[in-house]
Amino acid sequence: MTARVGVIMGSKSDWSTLSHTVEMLDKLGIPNEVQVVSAHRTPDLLFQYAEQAEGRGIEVIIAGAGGAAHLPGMCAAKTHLPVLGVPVQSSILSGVDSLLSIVQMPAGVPVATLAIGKAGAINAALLAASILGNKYPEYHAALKDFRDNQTQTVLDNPDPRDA
Ligand code: RP5
Repeated sequence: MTARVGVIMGSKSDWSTLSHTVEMLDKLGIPNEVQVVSAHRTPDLLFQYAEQAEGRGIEVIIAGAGGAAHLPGMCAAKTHLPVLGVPVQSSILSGVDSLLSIVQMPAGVPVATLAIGKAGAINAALLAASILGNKYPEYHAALKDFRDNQTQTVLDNPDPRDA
């Protein structure tokens, strides 16, 4: 099945974060592909990936990176697809560096920036489902199911002392 979401990350070391994105995409039944593409170590590959993604059927790109996290922004500069940026929690500055590197795009080249770390990685998948859900009813339904279950779980467990 053609991948609709491309998940890229700057390093294999980002996988422990971006794996949460892929897990959620899989749970929602959204076909995806995953690849390490580094803005700094493989810049030509990044340009090639961003330029060719749309032609291959990708409709949303999720790009995660840490530190001097230029991957989402440079990717957005080379494609008109929506780019969702996930700041990976860096060891030295706890991901604030990643967040600021991704979020402060100049007007004209947007990156939809998520929270640092696991929450952002999961929400990137949910946001991709929201975007794709406008076109694909099955992803809209999967997202609605997920949200309804989440709500019901909270309502069914109101006592904070329960495990
Ligand atoms: C970034 O540098 C990557 O996104 C990663 O978060 C960070 C560290 O990369 P490694 O040195 O672990 O490969 O490009």
